[in-house]
Amino acid sequence: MPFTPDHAKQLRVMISSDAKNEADDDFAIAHALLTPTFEVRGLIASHYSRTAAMLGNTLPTMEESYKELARLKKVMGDSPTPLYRGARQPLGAADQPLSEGAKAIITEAQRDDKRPLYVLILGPATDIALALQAAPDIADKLTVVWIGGNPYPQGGWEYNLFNDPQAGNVLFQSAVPLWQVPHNVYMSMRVSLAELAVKVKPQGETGHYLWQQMIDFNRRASATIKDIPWPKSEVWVLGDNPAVGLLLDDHQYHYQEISAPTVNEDLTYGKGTQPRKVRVYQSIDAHFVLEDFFAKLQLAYGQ
Ligand SMILES: [Ca+2]
Repeated sequence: MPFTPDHAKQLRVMISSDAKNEADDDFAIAHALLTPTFEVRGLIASHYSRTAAMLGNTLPTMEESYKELARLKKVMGDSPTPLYRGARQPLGAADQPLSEGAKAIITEAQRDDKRPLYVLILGPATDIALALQAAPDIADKLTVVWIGGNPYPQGGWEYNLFNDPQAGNVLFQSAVPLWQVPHNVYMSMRVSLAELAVKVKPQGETGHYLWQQMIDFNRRASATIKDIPWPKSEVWVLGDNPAVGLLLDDHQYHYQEISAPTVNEDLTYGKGTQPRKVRVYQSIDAHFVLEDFFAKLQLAYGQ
């Protein structure tokens, strides 16, 4: 990058991602790895087992995410960022050991380092929930940014929350500072395939890889999913990139502090009984976040 952020402004970042669930996670991870203000201390592969089962996919989803993250690291010049395996199943499964990813979060949180630590959750909250249950004292040593949940006050079915509602509850009821980016906000990160073809595809091996896995997924999903109006023909949503953008600029007029809800069985929100507040975003500056990503890709890999 043609600029060097001040050392005192550096942030430590860990990212939990259901990277192979569709095609957007890779864009957010590439964005984070290209951001000089961040030291990405680890990537955690997460499962997406409940939505996969719903679509008849019987592959081990965490392992699929792991392979995808390993591929992306390789494409991005053998990135040295450590990669960890997350939990294979949502909370409540019969055999639920403390995942490698949850252990890595605990270790990072307990490490003596003055730079703030942010844990970005781009999928289900399983691994951060396991970490908070095993070591509740880490709650005041990090901030969680979670892409998930439906808008307030009603809530309801949402992809990332559906993949582990119990973990969502653990997150809401814990003491950890939480920034939630719900569905109405992350869906505003729309891009067209034409825009990606112009701004992403030409940017070296990384740009080409991001483009290709998106196009391949779009084609596959369009051919197999017939009864819902998704995917759209030439539009995608880079719904995980807000987690990166909000660490660069926290959008001080775009959120409210609300009482932490509970998550009901049907994924609607119930009234929380705790005094604790969570930060819920109401909008995101999609232009700022996307243009920062496109510019970094071009600066890093463009001719
Ligand atoms: Ca995701």
